[in-house]
Amino acid sequence: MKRRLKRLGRWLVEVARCEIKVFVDTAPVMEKPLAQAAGLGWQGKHTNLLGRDLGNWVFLGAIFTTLDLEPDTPEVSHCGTCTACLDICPTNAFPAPYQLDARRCISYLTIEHKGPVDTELRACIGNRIYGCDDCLAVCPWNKFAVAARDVGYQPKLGLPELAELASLDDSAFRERFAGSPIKRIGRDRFVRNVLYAIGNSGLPALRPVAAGLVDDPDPAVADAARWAMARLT
Ligand code: B12
Ligand code: SF4
Ligand code: SF4
Repeated sequence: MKRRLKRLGRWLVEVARCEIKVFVDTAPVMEKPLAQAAGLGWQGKHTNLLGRDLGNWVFLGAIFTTLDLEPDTPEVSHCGTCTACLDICPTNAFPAPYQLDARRCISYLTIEHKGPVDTELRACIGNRIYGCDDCLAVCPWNKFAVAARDVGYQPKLGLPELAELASLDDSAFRERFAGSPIKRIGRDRFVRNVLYAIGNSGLPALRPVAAGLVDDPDPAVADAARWAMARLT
């Protein structure tokens, strides 16, 4: 017992002396190949990391340290001949397995892309208004995943009404999405996405909602409103 405590003491001193940097999607760090090298899983054909116990529902964080640690064994791919994630992608964003053309990915288009989205891709976005999980959701390894217990991961939006979301002004948007990553994209990009979803809804009842935004001061919102109206005639 005494010897174990001594060893623990030495280790704690070592930890206290070592340098540490923590990254969670916050720096240009190749998190996926590093996670594979650390044995946490492998980069699937959809390019994300998945694991035999975790499936695809996992975020990555990295701790860089000068601490002398025993390396883990890297994981190898267990994708085999499966191509489910490549086949399901609504925008054909995979030119080849393990390669993603981010310019076609709905996650990029709805979260990162400024201004109007190419008309060719708008219909493929369907009713997705913030990101896309299709290539992750279809993966057969998800049968081993367990739901997160942390309340922070529980869905908060419920089933949103497109008409109500399209009516948000800047302050209502900020209030509605306070504490959510959605807040980062701002009201204009969010409403632009909602209008693409309205245009793809096939519901003529939503045409007046789009009509109310054709003179929006944001050019991408006004353009999306005109596009949605044309789709719903
Ligand atoms: C840019 C980015 C995006 C872009 C581009 C995605 C991409 N696949 O490249 C966009 C906006 C499209 C995006 C979308 C999404 N993203 Co993102 N994204 C990132 C980010 C910030 C960088 C990824 C990157 O470096 N891309 C560049 C390409 C070239 O790298 P790559 O895919 O890893 O492939 C290359 C390397 O692996 C390299 N390589 C191979 N072996 C080795 C070995 C070594 C040693 C090295 C150095 C390199 C190397 O060769 C490959 C080909 O060039 C990471 C966070 C991070 N810091 O890693 C999150 C990250 C990948 N995203 C994440 C998530 C959750 C998503 C979405 C699911 C979000 C959503 N619901 O909408 C989608 C999924 C889309 C998809 N199929 O990938 C998670 C994935 C978690 C996981 N389990 O892997 C990450 C890791 C964020 C996190 N910290 O959790 N994302
Ligand atoms: S997140 Fe959606 S759009 Fe992006 S690559 Fe996966 S299936 Fe395709
Ligand atoms: S869906 Fe199939 S190919 Fe894609 S990551 Fe999962 S196992 Fe690999």
